Amino acid sequence: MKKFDSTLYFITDSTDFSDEEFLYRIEEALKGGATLIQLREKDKTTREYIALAEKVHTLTQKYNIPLIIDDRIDVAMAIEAEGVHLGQSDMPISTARKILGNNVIIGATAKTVPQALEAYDQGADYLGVGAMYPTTTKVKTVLTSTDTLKDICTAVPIPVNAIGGLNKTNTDILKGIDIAGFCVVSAIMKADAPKAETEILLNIAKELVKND
Ligand code: TZP
Ligand code: MG
Repeated sequence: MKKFDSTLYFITDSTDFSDEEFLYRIEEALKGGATLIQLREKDKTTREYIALAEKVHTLTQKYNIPLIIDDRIDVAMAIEAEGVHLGQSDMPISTARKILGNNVIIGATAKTVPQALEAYDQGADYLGVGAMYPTTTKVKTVLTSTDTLKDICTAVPIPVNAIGGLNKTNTDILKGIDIAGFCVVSAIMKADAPKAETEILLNIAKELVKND
């Protein structure tokens, strides 16, 4: 399974949610039209990560949306997830590609053109670029300018998604840049009405992608 659509890429964060509430929000995002889902857990044990990933995978499969596992190719393999997302301090993309083969989606974080070119050369299927704005989500990151985002989109032929602090009010900075879509965590995770918010964000993302 290699085909994917990153127009509205929802990255989850289970912090402060019960499993039930967390899974409910993911299902609402799926109903609202999120085109790609990433399970992103930083504090779980391997066993907890796998257990939660299995539950999330059952949901994403119901809606036929690929599930990407953050950081951990072992967890992705254990649950037969459709993909994995690797940052600059995770396993190198080339190593992951060797282990996972060609049918698994591999995403990479890139904050500069050299990082983007390296990830592409090593076999990444898409790039996440940011943070475009300061973020309240737990992450070690720096701000990426729209100029760098533009340069990365020009430098690599694979889909590029903007990420970081994006919500329904502030995506205008992405207009005219050749992104494949954008990623959000809190905009959906913390929304009062996650399904409705997803629908709004999907429409915004579709317009941005179309206008490029
Ligand atoms: N990488 C760069 S910013 C970020 C990640 C994982 C977090 C984005 O979260 P939010 O809540 O959409 O700002
Ligand atoms: Mg990572």
